[in-house]
Amino acid sequence: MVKNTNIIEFRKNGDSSRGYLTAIESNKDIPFDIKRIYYITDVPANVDRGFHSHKNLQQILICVSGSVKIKVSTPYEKEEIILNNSNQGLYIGNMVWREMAEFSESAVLLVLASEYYTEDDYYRDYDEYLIMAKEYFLH
Ligand code: T46
Repeated sequence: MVKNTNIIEFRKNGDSSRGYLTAIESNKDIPFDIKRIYYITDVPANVDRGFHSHKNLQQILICVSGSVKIKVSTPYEKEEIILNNSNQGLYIGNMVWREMAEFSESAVLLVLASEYYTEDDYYRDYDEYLIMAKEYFLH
């Protein structure tokens, strides 16, 4: 996978007669303390989101309902991942560029974040990102 990304499988408790429960614990199931949770809903067809990277933030993306395509890249690698399983999380570490596309109707993308929200942590300009990320991922 692209450097600083990973797929994490979460344990699904239950069975089809009662339904399922998935639990996620900080520093056990995921490699950081959760400081923030947000979720993305009601994305119209053909709308793409993201188009940025983070200086320090680590996140886990979980599509708890429906499906979404996540495009992750560095200056040296790229990959597209379909999230359509609520027991699977996509870990995205710092300095990875991300775009989200092809949200299915009623898709819900849940995100667990390692830091509080601050706009200062974003690279939203791709050219600025490339300069910093080329150096960061060289080693
Ligand atoms: C990411 C992908 C997966 C807040 O006020 N608090 C927050 O915690 C966040 C994440 C955003 N906002 C505000 C900032 C903007 O005014 O919500 C608005 C939409 O944010 P943005 O355009 O950055 O949303 P996405 O879907 O493009 O990206 C988000 C996260 O920002 C980003 O970190 O990795 O989801």
